[in-house]
Amino acid sequence: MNEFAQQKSKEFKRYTVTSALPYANGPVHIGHLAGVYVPADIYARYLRSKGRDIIFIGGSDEHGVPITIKARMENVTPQDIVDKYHYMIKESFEKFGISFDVYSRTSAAIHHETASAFFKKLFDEGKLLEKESEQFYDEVNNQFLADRYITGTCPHCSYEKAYGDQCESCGTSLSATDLIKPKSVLSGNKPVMKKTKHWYLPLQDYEPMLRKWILEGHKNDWKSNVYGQCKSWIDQGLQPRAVTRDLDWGVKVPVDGAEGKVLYVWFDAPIGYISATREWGKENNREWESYWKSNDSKLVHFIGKDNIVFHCIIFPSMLYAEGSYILPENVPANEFLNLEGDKISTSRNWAVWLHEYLEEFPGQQDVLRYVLCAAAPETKDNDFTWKDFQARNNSELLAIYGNFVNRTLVLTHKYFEGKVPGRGQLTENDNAVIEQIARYPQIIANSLESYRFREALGELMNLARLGNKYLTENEPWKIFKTDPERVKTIMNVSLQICTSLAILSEPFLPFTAEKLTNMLAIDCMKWDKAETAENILKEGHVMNQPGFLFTKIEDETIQHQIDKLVNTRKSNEDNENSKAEPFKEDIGFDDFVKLDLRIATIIEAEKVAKTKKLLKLTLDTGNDKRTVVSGIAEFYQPEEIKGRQVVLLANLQPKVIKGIESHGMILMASNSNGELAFVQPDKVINNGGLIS
Ligand code: B3M
Ligand code: ZN
Repeated sequence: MNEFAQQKSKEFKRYTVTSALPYANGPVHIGHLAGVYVPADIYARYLRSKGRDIIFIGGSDEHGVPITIKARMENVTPQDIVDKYHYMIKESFEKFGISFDVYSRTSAAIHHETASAFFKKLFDEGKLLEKESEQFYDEVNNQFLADRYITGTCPHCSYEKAYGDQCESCGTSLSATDLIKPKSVLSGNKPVMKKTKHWYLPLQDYEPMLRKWILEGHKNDWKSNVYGQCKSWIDQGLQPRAVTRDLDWGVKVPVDGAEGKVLYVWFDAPIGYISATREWGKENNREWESYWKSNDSKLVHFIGKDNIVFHCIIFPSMLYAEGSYILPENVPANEFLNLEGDKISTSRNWAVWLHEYLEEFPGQQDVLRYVLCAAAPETKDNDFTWKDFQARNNSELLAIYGNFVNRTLVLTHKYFEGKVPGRGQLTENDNAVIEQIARYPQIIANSLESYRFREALGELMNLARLGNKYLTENEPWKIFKTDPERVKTIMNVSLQICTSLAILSEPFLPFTAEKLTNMLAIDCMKWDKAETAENILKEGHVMNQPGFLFTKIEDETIQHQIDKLVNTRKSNEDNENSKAEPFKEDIGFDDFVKLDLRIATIIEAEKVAKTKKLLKLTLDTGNDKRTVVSGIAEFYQPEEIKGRQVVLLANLQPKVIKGIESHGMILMASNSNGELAFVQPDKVINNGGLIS
């Protein structure tokens, strides 16, 4: 099946909902939850509540170089690393109510079998290019070196611990051959260049399909952040993409002549969705292929924005090349969530970890689900603050939703022993409220069907507000003595709203929905039941004792969390300040005199096109005017450094950088978080002034 029909959602018979497979080299944090797992779970739960045939897929992404590096650092095997984190992640998702139908892992045998068969089919059908290239090879360890296994001096800022893919000091993205004095991270030796063969997916061959399927077919229904990224990738021109690596951890390449090679992690990981579905089929004795191969199945990938190209360009090209799979109907990627104004960072422990939240806020999963949905970075990066978390709990969940439900149930027990009273004469306002109740299932569904989860949650809260307002305006506590019949009607209508809330909250706040369902003594109902606002809860139905759905979050609880982050920030700063670079080995004076260090003045400065980090400087050296390319564009604007005197290493051999001949290097001081500063004389010195 290679053609892809545009289908209306009403024609889909089944739904395949996937969520990005987290790397099993660390715990899950609120950024992952807000970006991917909370919206995915809301969508999956909603589809189930609508009675749709859906499978919700998750799993751990267990291959890739970062896992092997972490294993090396901890002196354990990669399997030890993924075992530790796979189970930690799986358990924390379960406790948080992320309702996967299957949560698998890519180190599982069924995945290796599925991924290698997928590769083999493309290989046998000639859909892959085979190319030989030269790569760095460590002769001591007899292995080719992935970019992160090569370190050396950055050609742009001379940082001596740059990696083969990026310099963490000036941020320039590199290729390993750019490094000066490259060394193997494994042996410390200079690596040699050695020929190696790899297989490539010719992405350029799928440009026509991608243009038709995405740029024409999904122009109006994909989120603009997703569509825009796809368009720029396709317009830039697609290149062949390596799908194998010289590594010993991963899915072995199943063809002759591929010893010591594995599938590239981003080739095998998305196939993990398929192998997880196979696993689900086996475990539940269900056929699985229709979820991935029938035209009347709707495939939706939930991911963060950094995974868009893999899920919208590369994986669909793989599926299309394989020929028997459907393509995703939508990929509603979210932007990023920040924490207290800073990027969430695993390495700097700047995060709210899910497993820690579950320990410190027992029974309050829904508060975090609520806040992460209400503050979700659906169209732009957004910020999580503990103050906002407290405010939303106390003034929204507790004061509106919880307060309304509690007053309704307590009053019904007080006046009618917990039995649902019959409805008497309805006022105009009663009828208007009943009509509004009946509209909410569709209002919320419309938002959910378009992946607007924040909007959907806002509408759910509007239903709670409607209840709160109705009860407050009718003041049953004031008229019970004089008009108990009227109070029966008021409580009956209020109880219908509570029941509708229990049904419609389930996708967003499953723990609250369960508590409320128990208090109402009803079974969990399907979504459309909430449309019959007339009498979801029958007269005479006996309810259980009321309890509290939410509790107030006190200032000291929040202060404790804020203090934790303040301490983290302080220890990061202490680490960064204390981490002075170790000294280099001693040199003789005659080594030093070889350096020709001069004072020079910047007379021109401009950005280097298509780079984020580089400035092209024109310097007056006293002897000449020359060009130097410098990796300082992220720290200085061209106009702010003209006229500045700098220290120049004048006799560094010229080098062409991004097509510009750079002659020399200006000296910059950097601290360990990569910030740069000029080294300059404290008074004006003539250009060409010697430094010795
Ligand atoms: N493991 C998650 C990430 O990029 C990556 C997703 C794979 S989904 C197939 O953070
Ligand atoms: Zn650098």
